[in-house]
Amino acid sequence: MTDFFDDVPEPVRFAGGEGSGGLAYRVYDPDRLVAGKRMEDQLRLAVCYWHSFNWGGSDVFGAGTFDRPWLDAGRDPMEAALEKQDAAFEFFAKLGTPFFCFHDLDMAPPGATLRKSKANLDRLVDRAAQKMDETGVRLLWGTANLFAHPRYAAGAATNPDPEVFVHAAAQVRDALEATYRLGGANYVLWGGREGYETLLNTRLRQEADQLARFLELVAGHKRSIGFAGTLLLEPKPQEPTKHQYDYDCAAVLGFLERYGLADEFKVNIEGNHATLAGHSFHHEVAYAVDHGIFGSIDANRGDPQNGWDTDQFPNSVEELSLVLFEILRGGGFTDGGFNFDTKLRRQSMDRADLFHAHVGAVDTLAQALLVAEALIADGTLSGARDARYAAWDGPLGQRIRQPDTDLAGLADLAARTDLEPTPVSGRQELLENEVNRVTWSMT
Ligand code: XLS
Ligand code: NI
Ligand code: NI
Repeated sequence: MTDFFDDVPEPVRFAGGEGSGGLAYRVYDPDRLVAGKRMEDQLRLAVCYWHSFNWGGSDVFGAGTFDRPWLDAGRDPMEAALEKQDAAFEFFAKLGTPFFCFHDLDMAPPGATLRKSKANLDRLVDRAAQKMDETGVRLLWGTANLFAHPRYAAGAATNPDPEVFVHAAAQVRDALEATYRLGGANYVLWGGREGYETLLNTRLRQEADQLARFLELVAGHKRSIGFAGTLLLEPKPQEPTKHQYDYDCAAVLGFLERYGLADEFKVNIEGNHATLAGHSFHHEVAYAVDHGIFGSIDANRGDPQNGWDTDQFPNSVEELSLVLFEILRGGGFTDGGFNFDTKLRRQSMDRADLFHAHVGAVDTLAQALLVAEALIADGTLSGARDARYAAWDGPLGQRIRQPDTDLAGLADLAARTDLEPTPVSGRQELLENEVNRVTWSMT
């Protein structure tokens, strides 16, 4: 193991409520059984390569602020990539979370040609495989960066130039195979540039057809190489483009159904993308679970005072308890997990800040998992929900669903019985109090 993070000499361990300060997990206890599984297996936590190792803290007004020597100008790109990989695996192993995620370009620098890029990626992937063996760290998902290079300014799959589509196909083929080679549990497609800047130059229907064709080709390649992981689309409404086609889970599901792709893809839901779409994180997860497309999570949060993807580390047990409640209600993760798609604030420039940020986020999720388990065991929410819809299991609900029932028949029934339904309380405040009761009992 290298010593880039020598301020944190030992792996971070569970210390419970003992002592204060320092780096330790207060709640995350990997072996603790929660809702029938080890905490580590319920949460399936992953660190992302990009924001943590491939971003130096720059923003649109200023240069990087972090101490990431491999990003310095003038470095030999391959040497820098090796040094970055050493630091990344040192971090994963010291943090003790089981997974990581990467884009092709996080791992390896692009070469002058596609073939050279592939050779670079192959070399770094071989080395990653060794490091995974040594550390026991696994791959939650891989992906291709189809948004940074100027060739993708007008989209990858949705580009008006078919040559760009083909270039993107080559990149995804290689990233998918790298993911397969590393035993990845999923492969993600985030359509960062699959959208438009102005409708004045855009054929909406053609771009949708192109995107569907691309996804069909990816699914076909997945089958042909025998990759058994899950393909995930990551919804986001805008940023970088004015409007992105994968707007939210509902838009993604409609798109998949329209093109006959619903059996091939699930969703990777990001907290900050949900709020950018005008939803809550809870809403997006509940929607995906209820419609059978739930796959994985990019755990982060936005800032309520501004409207962009600030990718902050999650720190709200209240918000995440409801997210985890829905996930557990749906049976928990299969291939998915919680990936920290999160950025430090620009002023968090000590190497150890990366640990503090992740440790806090891990404990937040662990505490939220405990609350979710308690909410399920308590049963008040599911009981109230069942009671609210109970009449649909009765004779009237059954009759409505029978195929030979028609609108006129229901109208006759209503007239015959002078039907006048009695309004029933939704008991929202009562239920909110119940959630608080369980949450507060957990301290
Ligand atoms: C950007 C996305 C990106 C994807 C991976 O907003 O969240 O980080 O997760 O390409
Ligand atoms: Ni993301
Ligand atoms: Ni994001």
